[in-house]
Amino acid sequence: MITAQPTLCHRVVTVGAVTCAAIAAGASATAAPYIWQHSAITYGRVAYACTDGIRLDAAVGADFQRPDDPYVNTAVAAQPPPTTDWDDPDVTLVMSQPISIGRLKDGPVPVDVDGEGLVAMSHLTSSPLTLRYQKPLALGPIAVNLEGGQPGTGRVTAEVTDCSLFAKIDVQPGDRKNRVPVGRGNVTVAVLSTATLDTRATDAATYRFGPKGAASRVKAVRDVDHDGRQDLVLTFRSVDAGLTCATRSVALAGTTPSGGPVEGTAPVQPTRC
Ligand SMILES: [Ca+2]
Ligand SMILES: [Ca+2]
Repeated sequence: MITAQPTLCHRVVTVGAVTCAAIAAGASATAAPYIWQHSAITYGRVAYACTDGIRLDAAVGADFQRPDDPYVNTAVAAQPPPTTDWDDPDVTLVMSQPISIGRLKDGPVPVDVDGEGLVAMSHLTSSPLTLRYQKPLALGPIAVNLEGGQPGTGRVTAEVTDCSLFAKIDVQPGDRKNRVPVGRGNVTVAVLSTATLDTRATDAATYRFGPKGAASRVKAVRDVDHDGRQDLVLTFRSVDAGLTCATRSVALAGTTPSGGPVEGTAPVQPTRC
């Protein structure tokens, strides 16, 4: 059995059982989202479409005798999904990114492709590809293709849910250098609201911060970036967060009302070292 271990969702590649709530919420909205889709050469399956990008499992059919090792191409995403060929001038590509899918050293393996049964794959991602957001997305369907959006190639669709599309956080609001105390003191982190996510609606208790995953001690609401949207402001103890003099970036992770992940990272400058 081949398994994939996405950062925040756990599921098995061989059967299309997705246990990420963000995907489950969108799955009923479209006819066939989140499936492996045959495109003559490649197959793809969206793990989820939130946080900092779209997580995608990808594979190449073994009957495609491409000598490349690994399979190198370009993944693209379009929103809204094209109704005709990808070279339609009305198609809006919202992402375009080089991809590389490693060749399986021990030869092809069978993978259960929805609608196709077991298909032998010569190349398979060991963990999901991340197509990073290059512009804000609308809530709704998005189409992803692994072959540069060439006309006639297959695509897989996904639903963009109420995730923070860029997962913006502001560590120590008001301090552009993000100076954080080490050994004592508190760190304040604002989870910035966006056009698609009111962070006030997220549960402060779900957030974990820093290497040690600290829970917040104080929750407040204010507009820290002065964009007219109220932001969720959380305070953590530096010691609880596990910040050290070697810490150069921090991460904050929480959960949206529909169960989707919110992740943010930011560089920091340790002080009192
Ligand atoms: Ca700051
Ligand atoms: Ca704001």
